[in-house]
Amino acid sequence: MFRNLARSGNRLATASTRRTQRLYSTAPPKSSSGPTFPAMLAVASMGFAAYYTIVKSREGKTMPRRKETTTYEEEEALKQKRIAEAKAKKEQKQTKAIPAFSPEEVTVVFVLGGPGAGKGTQCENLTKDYGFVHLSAGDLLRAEQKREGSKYGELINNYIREGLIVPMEVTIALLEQAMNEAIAQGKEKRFLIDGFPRKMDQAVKFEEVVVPSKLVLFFECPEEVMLKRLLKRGESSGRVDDNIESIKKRFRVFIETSMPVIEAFEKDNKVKKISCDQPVEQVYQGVKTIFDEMFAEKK
Ligand code: UP5
Ligand code: MG
Repeated sequence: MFRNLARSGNRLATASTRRTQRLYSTAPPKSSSGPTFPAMLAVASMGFAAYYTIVKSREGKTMPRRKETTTYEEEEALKQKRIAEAKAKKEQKQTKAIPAFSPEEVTVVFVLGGPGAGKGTQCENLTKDYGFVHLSAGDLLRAEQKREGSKYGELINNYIREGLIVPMEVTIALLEQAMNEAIAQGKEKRFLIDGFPRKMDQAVKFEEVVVPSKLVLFFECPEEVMLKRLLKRGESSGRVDDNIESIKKRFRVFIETSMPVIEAFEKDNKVKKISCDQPVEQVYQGVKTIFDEMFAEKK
């Protein structure tokens, strides 16, 4: 048994010696002639040229950031988000509103001015003389408020009493419906839209979905004059907003919300101003001058 052990020990020792010699050979390396100096210089120059080109091409650019590692769920969520964004963009393009009428076919004049400036009064005259259809946004809202079964009745009443602007969807729908009805009855396709738009979003939406306006008549009037007229009218009008509290609120909304609409139209050179602090007939002469100039041929 000892002999066997010794023999196997010798075998192991021999194998170990062989392995050692093979792995850690002390034999001198084969001699090599090595690169020449010009070759080394050429390689160094090429390296420098490549480095210079890369540095120059990255000038002004930020260093690319190492891609952050994301989980499968994160990547999937990102993918879904991109798909949803692309879909929304496509839908937005497809649903871009086309105006119901073309401005060549239908003429719209917006009649704007503070509460009691005389918009309604002047529109009555223009209707007779120039064949325009007069649509007062306030009158349409009041009619809708009184209409039996209207789901907006209470809402409209509250907004008007507070001098606030009724959500535009309601007003624009009423105006468009009234325009369609007038056209169906064979009336002139020329409309005085009185007291509308009184807020920027209304102006943009109406021109986008109904028709772009041709002209904006702006009736300028001092507040104290308008107040006097409205209080006088309030004695018999029955309007829920012809009282001092509501009138003050209407004045404030006009300055804060409606004046910016007029200013925006002014930038488009669409506004004609008329001073209204004169008797009705005198104001009308000013209005007539503008209409004769713009619409005389269709009179
Ligand atoms: N009058 C007129 N001109 C005169 C003159 N030159 N000299 C002396 N007197 C004159 O006139 C008012 C009074 O003044 C009358 O008695 C008239 O005889 C006399 P009128 O022609 O009625 O003035 P108008 O500018 O039309 O005044 P109105 O009260 O109608 O103006 P508002 O703009 O306040 O009212 P509207 O009906 O348009 O709106 C009422 C409310 O509806 C708003 O406050 C708002 O709550 C709501 N609304 C919306 O929410 N969205 C809309 O788009 C429109 C209205
Ligand atoms: Mg009016």
